[in-house]
Amino acid sequence: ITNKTNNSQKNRLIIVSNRLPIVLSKDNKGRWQAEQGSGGLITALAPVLKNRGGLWIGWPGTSRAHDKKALESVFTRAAGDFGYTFEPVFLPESLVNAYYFGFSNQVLWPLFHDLQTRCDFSPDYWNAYQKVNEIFARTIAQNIKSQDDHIWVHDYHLMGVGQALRKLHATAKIGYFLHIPFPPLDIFLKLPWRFQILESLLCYDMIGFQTQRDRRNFVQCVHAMLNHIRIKGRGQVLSTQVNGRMVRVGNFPISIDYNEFAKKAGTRAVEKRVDEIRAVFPSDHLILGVDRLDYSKGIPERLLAFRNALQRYPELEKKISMVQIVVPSRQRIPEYENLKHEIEQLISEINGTFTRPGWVPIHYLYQGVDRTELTALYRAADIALVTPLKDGMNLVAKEYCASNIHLDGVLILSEFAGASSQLYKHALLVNPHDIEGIADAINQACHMGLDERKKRMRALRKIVKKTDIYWWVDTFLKAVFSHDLDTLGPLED
Ligand code: ADQ
Repeated sequence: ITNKTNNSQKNRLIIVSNRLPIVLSKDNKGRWQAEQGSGGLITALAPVLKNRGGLWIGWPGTSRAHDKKALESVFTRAAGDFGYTFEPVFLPESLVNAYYFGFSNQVLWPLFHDLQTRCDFSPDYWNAYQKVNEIFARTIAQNIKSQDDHIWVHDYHLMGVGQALRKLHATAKIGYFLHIPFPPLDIFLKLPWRFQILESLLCYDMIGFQTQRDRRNFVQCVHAMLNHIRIKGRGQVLSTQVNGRMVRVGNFPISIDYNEFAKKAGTRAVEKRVDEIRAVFPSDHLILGVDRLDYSKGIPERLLAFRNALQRYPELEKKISMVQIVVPSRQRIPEYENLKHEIEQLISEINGTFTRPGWVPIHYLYQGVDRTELTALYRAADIALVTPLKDGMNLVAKEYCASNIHLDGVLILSEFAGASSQLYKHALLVNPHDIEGIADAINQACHMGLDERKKRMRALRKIVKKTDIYWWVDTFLKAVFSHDLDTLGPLED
């Protein structure tokens, strides 16, 4: 990407996501207080919002009516502290359940991860989803100050916002980014509201996907289902005409704040923790898994592969240990609770079978860990096992590489993680359903010489560094809001 400035950088930016980038809590007197959230997306977008003047619209995480009044002053204060403003979208509890836990996470999430048998296609969920998307659109419309404002809508919760905004006659440019995969035609066709979803997406000016594969799936769905639309072009951004409007379709692999992870990995606090972790795990090879609790992450399959490695390669006994961290997520959905039990049962079975005096094969944490601990674990781990059944990108894979400042770690990566579209040449790629294949990769990683590990890790880090989160924000914004597509650099994808 060149550093050419363009006029689009002056426009006010409105970011829209399901949740506001703020963590709310109450102090000891019961008063609300706000802290900025800590994800990579927030880190990357906050300076852009601050520089251009910007607004973030989203659900604040509470539906209680009496909180509404109290929160208004909290958001005004937060705007002063963070340098950009917030517009909370208050949603009734009954709608949140059906829209968030229902349509978003029991229809779109499983279907888009190719797991249609886990879908609950309840019409009530769809109705709530439409209503919430309309509420979001009304809030955005009320906050548009000029038709030169740039609007960027995020993720599967809000696919219908563009269409609802067009119905309100909004003419501002709207970009949309899907953080999860887009499914192949045969799977997408199962969605009872497939036409509505496709037509809603085509109301955006840019539809951004993580990988070329997702974009190709989308294009195939459009071509098969909407005969009058032909998406054309080559390179990172394709385009088509829809009702006289230009719609663009691109792929933009999301990333992390590489420099921050690399810097953190070299701090004294992390160094100290790495020594402590290594002392606790005297085995030769420490294997790490870090995931949100989700059936798309392939955690049971990974545990079976670890067990398979111990069975088929008995010489690995006492030589490998695994740390599996699972962050609690979507606990109100029964399937997630069942998955937790399945994971815990498997771990106790494996430990029950293979533990020897002085060696427990799997160490399991069901909790979030802070950044110092996470970075120390990434640094201490000889092997990262990132084996989702399907994943939009998977930031854990990139965080592991960025933190691996001694270049001696091995990344075992699922070919169905979006990250594999960039990292496939230098990671050990596995099919996450192939238990023996993953076990073989574990064995291969354990026997890989230092020279090869360094060569691979150096190459992985170079890619993650070059296409970091700042690159991603910049590339997306340029592609949507600037007409100068020549400023886009080539992609590894
Ligand atoms: P997620 O499904 O949440 O994101 P991922 O990309 O791996 O998946 O991001 C998880 C984040 O949570 C990482 O930044 C990781 O560090 C953090 N995390 C995980 N376990 C943690 C723990 N125990 N303690 C603290 N932090 C932890 C969705 C899509 C992905 C896509 C991202 C971004 O499903 O495919 O990469 O959005 O677009």
